[in-house]
Amino acid sequence: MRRLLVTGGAGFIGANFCHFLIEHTDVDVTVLDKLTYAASLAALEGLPTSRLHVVVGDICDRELVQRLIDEHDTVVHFAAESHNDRSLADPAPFIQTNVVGTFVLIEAAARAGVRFHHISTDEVYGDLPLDSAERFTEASPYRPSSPYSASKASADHLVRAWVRSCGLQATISNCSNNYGPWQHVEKFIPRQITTLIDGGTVKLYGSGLHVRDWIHVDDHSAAVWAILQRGRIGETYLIGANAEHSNRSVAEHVLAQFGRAADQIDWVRDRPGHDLRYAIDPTKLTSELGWEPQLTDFVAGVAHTVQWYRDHEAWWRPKKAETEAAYAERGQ
Ligand code: NAD
Ligand code: TDX
Repeated sequence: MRRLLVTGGAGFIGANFCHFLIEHTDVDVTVLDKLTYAASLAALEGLPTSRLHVVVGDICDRELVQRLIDEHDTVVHFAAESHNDRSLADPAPFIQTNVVGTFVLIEAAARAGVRFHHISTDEVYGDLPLDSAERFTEASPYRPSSPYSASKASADHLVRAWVRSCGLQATISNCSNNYGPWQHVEKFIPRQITTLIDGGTVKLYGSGLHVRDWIHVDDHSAAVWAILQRGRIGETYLIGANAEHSNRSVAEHVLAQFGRAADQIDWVRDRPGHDLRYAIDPTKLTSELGWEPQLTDFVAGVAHTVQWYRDHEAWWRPKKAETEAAYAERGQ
């Protein structure tokens, strides 16, 4: 592995992965990113231009994708429309980028014979009951609930079919909810932090009892690298850090960082079809590939993330008003 093409490398997780590659490996990196509302070139600032360069373009552009893939030996595919609430309001870009874009990439990758890694999500498995110890495994049935998760599930199925029948050399990973620096203010933890910085109150959907399984984005990047190094072609690996928390409990951790009372919560309109609980069993990844999460103190991770948003107001401020206006329109 010498030359990696990272799609969506200007997004939250893709940019973190670029930092990981520059700091921990000697590969050269090309980012292919359309620079949608979710992208942030600032997250790539400071990385050496001798080893990383950015191509602004669309993964649905066949000619561009084939030319770039022919110049690389590995593709790591992060690019996606990634927000559930947006997919409910306007699903078309999700089908285009997540399904058609993945199709364009895997056709080109199979033709070129390059190694492909597809980044997916635990949401493809739907949700789990709140009052159970059941967790998702690689054998869980696909049962997506939103246009976003259905588009990611579709992409996973395309990758699997191309491995089985079209010669694609691919692995897939399905990760749980990520948090950390450079996450867009539309997502749960940054939304609460930036709202509290502005003196507002936390916004919780529905009962607040919904559970997510949290992982620090640095741990996700390290897991993807472990799969690229040691993963078996055709296999799927679930990535998670054993950190289930209800939304209410996460909100209370964030409130505590601001010295605010635990009941300073605005109960807003629930998300239609809102998944109850996600939980990942990462045994295959830990036992087969030896990966372990490092940033396992969730409360410390949240505190660090709060500080990061306090220190980077100039970055998130321009996105905040527009994001909140869209939430207000939906009663959220
Ligand atoms: P993000 O929305 O922050 O970033 C997505 C990036 O993809 C942006 O830079 C955007 O400009 C780019 N992009 C979108 N459409 C494109 C197109 N047509 N062509 C080229 N680039 C395009 O997303 P994220 O949170 O960093 O998620 C990255 C990947 O990880 C996604 O595939 C997502 O499904 C998956 N994932 C995310 C999480 C999470 O908690 N955020 C958890 C599990 C899996
Ligand atoms: O203001 C809010 N209040 C609230 O209660 C927001 C923005 C969210 N929520 C709830 C909804 C979810 O139960 O918090 C939880 C997390 O919401 P999101 O940050 O929107 O994430 P989620 O829908 O769980 O999906 C995330 O994890 C899986 C990522 O956005 C996806 O890209 C990833 O695939």
